[in-house]
Amino acid sequence: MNGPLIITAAVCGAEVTRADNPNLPITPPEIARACHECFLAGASIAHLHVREDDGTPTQDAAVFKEAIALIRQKCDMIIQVSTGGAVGMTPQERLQPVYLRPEMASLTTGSVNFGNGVFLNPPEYLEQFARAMREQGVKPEIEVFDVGMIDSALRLVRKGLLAEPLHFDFVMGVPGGIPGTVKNLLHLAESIPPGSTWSVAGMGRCQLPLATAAILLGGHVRVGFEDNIFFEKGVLAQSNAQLVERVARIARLHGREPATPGEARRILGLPLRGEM
Ligand code: KMH
Ligand code: ZN
Repeated sequence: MNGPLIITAAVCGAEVTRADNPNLPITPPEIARACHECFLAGASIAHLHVREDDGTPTQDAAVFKEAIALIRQKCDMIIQVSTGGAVGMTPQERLQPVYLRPEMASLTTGSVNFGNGVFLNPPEYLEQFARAMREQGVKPEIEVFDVGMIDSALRLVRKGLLAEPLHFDFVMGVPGGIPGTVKNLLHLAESIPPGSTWSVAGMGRCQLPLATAAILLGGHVRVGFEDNIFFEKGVLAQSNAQLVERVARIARLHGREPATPGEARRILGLPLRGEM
């Protein structure tokens, strides 16, 4: 028995388009509605990217602010802003939403080939991002696209830029990153410091088997259109909530209830807020 399962909803990301899945939320009201549906299905964290109305990815704090306010009107999910943004954005651009002081932000601790580009995260970015999060009181979710990124995160701990207990998200199956196998997931989970928490975000067809493995191994799970637009082979997901609901169902089958946002805050060591 591994306790409540934190489900993170990554509802739009920066790369997926309406041509890929017509059910993709794009505007702040659409994103907020999708996050709320995921909350009702069992998600307790919203991993948030935002877009311009035409679908272009943006890190504009005003757009994040609008989406966050709309989510807050509906539920008390933990808001985790992306600092990854989209390939090619400057570090200054990517950091903007951290200054809104959300409870969490993503922090990728290394560079990785990403599609036809490079998701660039040299050491100077890591230090700048970790320092900004520490100063703003924002808990990082360390995004690990390959195993060496764990070591880079531990270097930030030794420099006093990251505070334990750490929370990791293993992003698996990105072309250029670590392949999404259960064997690799075990290796990652065994490579982080004792007392850390972790989730897995499996890309595409890796999403379901890795989510199931994480449920059994005592980890947590991220699902959503950012990582996977299909419900099953050849069948597009109707909504992000449909993906969350399936993970919640599998978790319950194995004796794990989806964590409420309050339970997720306790598991992650975040200050508690009034539960809605
Ligand atoms: N869109 C990717 C290039 C994050 O949110 O921190 C990076 C990404 C990671 O999505
Ligand atoms: Zn992201």
